[in-house]
Amino acid sequence: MCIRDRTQEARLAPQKEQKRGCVDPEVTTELACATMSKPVVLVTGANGEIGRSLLQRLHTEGRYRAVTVDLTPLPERYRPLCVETYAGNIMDKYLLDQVAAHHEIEVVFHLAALLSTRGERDPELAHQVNVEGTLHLLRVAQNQSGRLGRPVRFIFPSSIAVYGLPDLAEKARAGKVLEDAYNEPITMYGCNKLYCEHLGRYFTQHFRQLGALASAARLDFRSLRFPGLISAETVPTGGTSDFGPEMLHAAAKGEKYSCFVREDTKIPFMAMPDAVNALMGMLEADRAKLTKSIYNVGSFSLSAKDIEDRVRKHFPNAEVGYAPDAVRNKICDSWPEDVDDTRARKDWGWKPNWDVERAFEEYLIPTIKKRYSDR
Ligand code: AKB
Repeated sequence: MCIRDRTQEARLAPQKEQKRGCVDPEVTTELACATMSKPVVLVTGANGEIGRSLLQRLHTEGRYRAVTVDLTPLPERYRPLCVETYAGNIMDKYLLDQVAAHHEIEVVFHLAALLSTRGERDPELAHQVNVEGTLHLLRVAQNQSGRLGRPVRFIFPSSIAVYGLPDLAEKARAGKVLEDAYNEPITMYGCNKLYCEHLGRYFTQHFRQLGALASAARLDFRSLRFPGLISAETVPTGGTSDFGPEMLHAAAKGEKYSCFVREDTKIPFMAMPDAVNALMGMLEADRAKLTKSIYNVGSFSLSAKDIEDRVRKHFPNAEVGYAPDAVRNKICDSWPEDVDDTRARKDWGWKPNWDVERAFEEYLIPTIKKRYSDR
């Protein structure tokens, strides 16, 4: 079932942008034309952690018009950032076709996914959402590329979950891993992400290679392998890297936190503003310079104890304990300590703005303090 957040009549015709307080009809027309000529970006999973930050960034930059799809209606405060918002399931082909019929989509940020812990609780559902859902979106983007006669850019957040290190000794030996190493994920989510990376590459390079449509425009798929993300605004749900953000938010709220991994569990992390920088950098990268469609993006690497120490520095009364969950810890143990992102740095100039010091001192701690003191 799909609920469109605007009027029922709007279902039948593309929604025009509202003109805001202009009286001169010529100026109004010019403004409307300028606005309408901005490319439409479809954001799935817009109501999630990355989605909300990305919408703010797209709006601030002002070069794109955002159309969103999420299972849950976008909160009121995010709606002015979008030209249209749809509440519905990415498994609903009818909804996606309707969205595509009403908007000339030039870019897709396909953020909707079921994360690694949630995926282990319901692997079949994870496969449906993460793989079948992605296939639906790829089909929509491919059809749209054919209609426009040029490639729709399809930006896909993949994950360190595609890696599967066999044991802790090998993890320590491996250090920063390259994209092609250890591609043996141990979670359904990791398998889904790895397969979808291949699907995207296939759609870009080989889709309909036999037959009359072989020379038609294909989509342009670009994927980033994200570490665990830490946002000062939101706490993630359903992931296994969640121990980082959960510990920080619990301390800021003055709540006890029982960490589900051992103190020495170490994985790469990234501050949310850098995740959005990476998505925008990937979107705007010159296709001719991209040697691959899959890119690691790194920032900093921390153990649970490192995070606790940083948290304690600012919240000395934080109550942090450790009650490792065997399976969730095994999942984190199978992820690399860090990623080698040389390829992204060389091909499209990736560089994180927020090293660990800046991320905590200038973004996470001040923003989170303000957030909880405002309540
Ligand atoms: C998860 O924990 O599942 C995600 C991820 C690392 O992709 N945050």
